[in-house]
Amino acid sequence: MFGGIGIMLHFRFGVTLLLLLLVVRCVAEEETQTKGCVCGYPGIPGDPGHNGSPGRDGRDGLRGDKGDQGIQGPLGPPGRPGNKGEIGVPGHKGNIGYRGERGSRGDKGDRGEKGETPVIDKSAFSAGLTAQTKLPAVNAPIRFDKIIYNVQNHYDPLTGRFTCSIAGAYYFTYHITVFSRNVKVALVKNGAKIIHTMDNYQSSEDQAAGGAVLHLEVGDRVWLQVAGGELFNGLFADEDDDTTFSGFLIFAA
Ligand SMILES: [Ca+2]
Ligand SMILES: [Ca+2]
Repeated sequence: MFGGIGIMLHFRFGVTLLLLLLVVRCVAEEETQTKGCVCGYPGIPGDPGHNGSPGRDGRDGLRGDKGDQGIQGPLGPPGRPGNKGEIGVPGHKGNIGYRGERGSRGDKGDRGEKGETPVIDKSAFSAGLTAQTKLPAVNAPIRFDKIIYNVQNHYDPLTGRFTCSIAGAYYFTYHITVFSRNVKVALVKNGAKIIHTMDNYQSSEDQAAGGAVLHLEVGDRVWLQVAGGELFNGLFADEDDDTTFSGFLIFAA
């Protein structure tokens, strides 16, 4: 900018100097013509003067229009990771997974200690009539004196009565050979007749039977007796016929 101003000033100075030379020449020609002198040739123009001092800076121009928005620069490098956040709320419990495959068989465990011998409640008997006790007396316990089984000795062959030693459910049954008279018997518990069985004698040996489940408490007594009078005691026994009375504990309770 200063260079441009310098050139312009230099140019203007040169023009001014040339004009001054022309004026001087014209004045000289007029004096020559007026004085009537013989005029010579004009002298050679002198050397150009020195450059003048640079002018002062011009005033600032008006503010230019705002330029267009530049092209978006490239994406900068990623910033540093932030601080670790707080622990979140526990999530919901998930669904039960699929059943896994069966595992391999484990090692055999150590032998356990010997357990206590289980206590099994036992009570059973079976007895029959003999030639001495057939055709028993009425309204009294029939005395079955032929012992078939009576290990616990809960049945008394002398009285014909079973006495309960273990509370529980018992089954009593009797199988009668009927001969020479009718039969009517009752299964009795503590004097109360529970069931009755009757059979009419006709001409040959006959059979009668009965049975029931009874609950007994310790001390209860059970027996069989003739219940229909002297004409109903045809309970028979000999070498090849038996009349038996049996009972046993089903379970203690
Ligand atoms: Ca009959
Ligand atoms: Ca016989």
